[in-house]
Amino acid sequence: MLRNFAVVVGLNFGFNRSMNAADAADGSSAGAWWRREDERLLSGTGCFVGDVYLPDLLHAVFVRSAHAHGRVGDIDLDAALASPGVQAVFTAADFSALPAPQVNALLPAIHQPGYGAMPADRVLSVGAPLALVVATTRAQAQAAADLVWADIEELPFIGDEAAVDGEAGELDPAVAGNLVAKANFGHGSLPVRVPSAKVRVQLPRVAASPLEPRASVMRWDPQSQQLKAWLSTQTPSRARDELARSLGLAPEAVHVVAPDVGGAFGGKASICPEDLMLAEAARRLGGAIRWQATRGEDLQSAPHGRASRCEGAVWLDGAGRIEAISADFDFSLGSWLTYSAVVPARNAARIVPGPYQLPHCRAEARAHLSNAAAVGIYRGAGRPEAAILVERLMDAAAQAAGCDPLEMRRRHVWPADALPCTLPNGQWLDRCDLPGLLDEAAQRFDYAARRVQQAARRANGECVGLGIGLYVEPCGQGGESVQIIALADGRYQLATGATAQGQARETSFAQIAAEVLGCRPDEVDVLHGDTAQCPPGVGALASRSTAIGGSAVLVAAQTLRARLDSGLPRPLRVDRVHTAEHEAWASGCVMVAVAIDPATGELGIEDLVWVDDAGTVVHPTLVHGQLVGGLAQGLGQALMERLVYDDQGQLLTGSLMDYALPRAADMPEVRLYSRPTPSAANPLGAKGVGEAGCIGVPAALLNAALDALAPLGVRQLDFPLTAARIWQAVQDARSTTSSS
Ligand code: SMO
Repeated sequence: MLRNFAVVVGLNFGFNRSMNAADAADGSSAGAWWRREDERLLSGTGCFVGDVYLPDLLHAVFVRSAHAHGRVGDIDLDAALASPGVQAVFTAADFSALPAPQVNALLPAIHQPGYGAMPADRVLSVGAPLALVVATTRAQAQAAADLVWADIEELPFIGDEAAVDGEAGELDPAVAGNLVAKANFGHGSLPVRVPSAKVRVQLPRVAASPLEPRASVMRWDPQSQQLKAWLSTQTPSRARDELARSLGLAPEAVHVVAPDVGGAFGGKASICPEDLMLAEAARRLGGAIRWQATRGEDLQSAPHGRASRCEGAVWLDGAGRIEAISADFDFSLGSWLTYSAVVPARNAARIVPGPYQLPHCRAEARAHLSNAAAVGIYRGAGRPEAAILVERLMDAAAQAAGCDPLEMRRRHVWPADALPCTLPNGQWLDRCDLPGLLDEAAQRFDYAARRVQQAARRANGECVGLGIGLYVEPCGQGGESVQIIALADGRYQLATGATAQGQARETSFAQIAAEVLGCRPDEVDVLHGDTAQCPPGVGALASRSTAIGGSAVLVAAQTLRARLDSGLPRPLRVDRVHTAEHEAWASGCVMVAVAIDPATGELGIEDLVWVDDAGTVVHPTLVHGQLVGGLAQGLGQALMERLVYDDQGQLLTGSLMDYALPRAADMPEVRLYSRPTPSAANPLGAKGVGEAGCIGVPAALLNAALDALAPLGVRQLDFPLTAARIWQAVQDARSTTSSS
């Protein structure tokens, strides 16, 4: 029983508190803090794609490009075909009929590259698939793949920076450097005078890094002409539709199963070209094929995150209030478009100006192609960009106005009684208490006293800084589906279109249903991730599943309960699609204190207070886990993670020896507090929680680091805030100061 949680997070949640407490107190396995998934996952008896065994299962290995951009000539397959155990080798020519994965057209006029699942005669990034080797064993497939030889005539490489700078010129108008889409949001008009301050933020490419890399088993049944796909995915219904579309099948001819999924974080929200090629290969061979990506393969070719550059400006009026801000975002999307490719650009632009009520605002985001791996949604998906840029602008405005950063925020946050409302830029902002978040965080952090201490420590030669990250976080639109059956034996079966990659969906959805139906959570079986067993749904992404999918469970359970109470006999079934009228917006405030050793550049976190509003909390342990997990990834993004390509487009961070993920020892002490205001967007009152840690934490850390280094003259730091980068920034500031 995870009772410690109550000590860490204020237990102030509105969802049937008495029943939760009673369940927890009796220590039963159905208690509210119990996670029904834990036993199987922690005892190694879960079933991941890698655990799926079929008779005559063949194994696939992709031959991948060693060049970032080139024209593909002859591919010599003879040695591979003669290699032991090899069943078939496919190249792009075999897949020329496969269309590219679809793109969610959330922005007008999306320009897509003009090729299919894989271009026939080009490689557009290091790691792009060149050939697919299928053999009896994985080792045989790998040995044969090593014998494939491809003639590649190298073409100029256009990396993320050049693509975003518009330096692409005439090199390859079809692909790299192309503008894919633009997002424009804002209201009012910017002053014509020079801004009071400008800021610049870079978010490097990062890897989503789920514990389980991409994996799939594709089985074609020649008899029924049907495909069954076991996929490590967060969107089974979409995967089914994409596979059907690509293979020219009816959706009913494709059955997708997402068994246990070992993390996703956005990286498994889109079907990848590899999935389409595997499915087609299985059809050609009339059998079943397994592909399990290695860690290196995922680092090289799974959808990446971020890869963005942000610039902002702020205009103050004579009274030290913000009159206007502008925000410009450039995203690099790499060489193919994931389903949600333009989501980060759209999110970044529409979230500005975040929690603040400002007279004028302009936000524009642009997305470009480059000769690198695709960039998709990754935990936060544009929300971090918006929050970090706006929070940098708040600090810059405070500095320009000569006031405290906390005071500058207090002057401009939306008052609680003004929300929910439609914002001047057309976005709907949920009910939340932004002044309350600032006040509670400041009080718990002891902000005022820390500022006094900071001055004393600075006078003593110490390099210490305080940073604030206040954020609002939209959590997904649209609908989610559910089916609940009151079985004849008294139990219930719930099937949802939402899925899980470790969030414990079965636990939380069973709890929501049980509290309405008046049964124990363990009397509700929860099915998810299987397109044959579950109604079609969106899946698990955008921090939407509890708010939207959980609300679907709530209303379906209420309907079922009413019908049972009216005396209708079991078995009795209710199907529901709940479409959220509005988008739930979570919010929160992070305050962090850092100390930097200017001699080494090392940054240490002295304290981190985080007050989060996830709306109505269904299951505190799960919320806590999501917050801490998001914080770990936010910390990694802020302090150590960066995928690096060299100037030829070679990936230098191709293993976890080179790509720095945070480890347990890197986690600071965290003081987490829950301050929920129920969402006005759904009947459950829930908001999102999964992505929050990647949004507020990096913003607060960057502000704290720059605050610490301000006396040394450092004005600019780029993520990740490694010791080397901080040390260099200190050296650069010193040489500038001494030479001027
Ligand atoms: S970045 Mo998420 O899985 O929408």
